[in-house]
Amino acid sequence: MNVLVTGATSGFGAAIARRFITEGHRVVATGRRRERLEALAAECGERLHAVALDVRDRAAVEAMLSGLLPAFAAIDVLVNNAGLALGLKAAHETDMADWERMVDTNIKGLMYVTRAVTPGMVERGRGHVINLGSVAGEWPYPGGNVYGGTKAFVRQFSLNLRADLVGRGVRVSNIEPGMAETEFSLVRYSGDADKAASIYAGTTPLSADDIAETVYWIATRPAHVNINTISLMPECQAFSAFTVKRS
Ligand code: NDP
Ligand code: 8X3
Repeated sequence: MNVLVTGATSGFGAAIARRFITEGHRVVATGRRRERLEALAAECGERLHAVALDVRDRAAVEAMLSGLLPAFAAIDVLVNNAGLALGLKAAHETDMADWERMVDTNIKGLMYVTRAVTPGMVERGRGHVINLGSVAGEWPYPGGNVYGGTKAFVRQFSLNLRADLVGRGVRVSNIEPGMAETEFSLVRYSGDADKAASIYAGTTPLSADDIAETVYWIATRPAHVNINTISLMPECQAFSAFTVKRS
């Protein structure tokens, strides 16, 4: 299979790229950090094609896809993984630039890549779009405001894609992980490593390999099986009660 992974320079994306390479597939690995892409390419060999790409740049997304080498051009599996959360401020205190960046990356970037890849899948009658949603797209929490909103988009967009693509041999799946230790919190807390580490302290969070395993399993079900949505959390994480403010 030819697998396109966005956000393959770190966390889930890097683990997903490695997993498919290990299983003998070809991977187009993308992300903004060129040095990380070069290291991944050196590690994985010629079945991995690394391309620097900012998913917020629609023209760059389209150019990257139309310029792929023939061996990589027919994408069988698209893993829309690139994404981020920025901050945990309350909605009325947040920085509008952070909100815009999350919308531009998690929603618009995912739209651009999906729109560019799916026509080829439909034409070939074969393909699979696997989106990285989040439990934050289903469950609210303080400070989750726009990040959770972007992942709710991913959830509904995935279901609506299914509605459009039904019967065409193109599958769509949405994975909703809970707490997983990657660079996610480092990004959310603007590079504050201590704060990021404190999120995972005293827990056994999900790992990037847990998500790579899930993506690989979803992608290797028989062609007639579509996994619509998977929600997974570490055993140490669960739900909380509604908050009631009393006077
Ligand atoms: P990481 O921060 O470790 O990885 C994020 C990846 O996204 C990086 O490779 C980064 O690459 C890429 N990325 C960010 N912005 C852009 C952009 N504009 N263009 C291209 N690539 C971009 O986090 P995770 O691996 O944890 O996150 C992966 C996905 O999983 C995200 O969508 C996240 O929301 C979701 N998720 C994460 C959870 C967690 O707890 N970790 C739980 C649920 C969902 P680069 O900076 O090089 O561009
Ligand atoms: C990442 C999980 O709970 O930090 O999507 O929002 S959470």
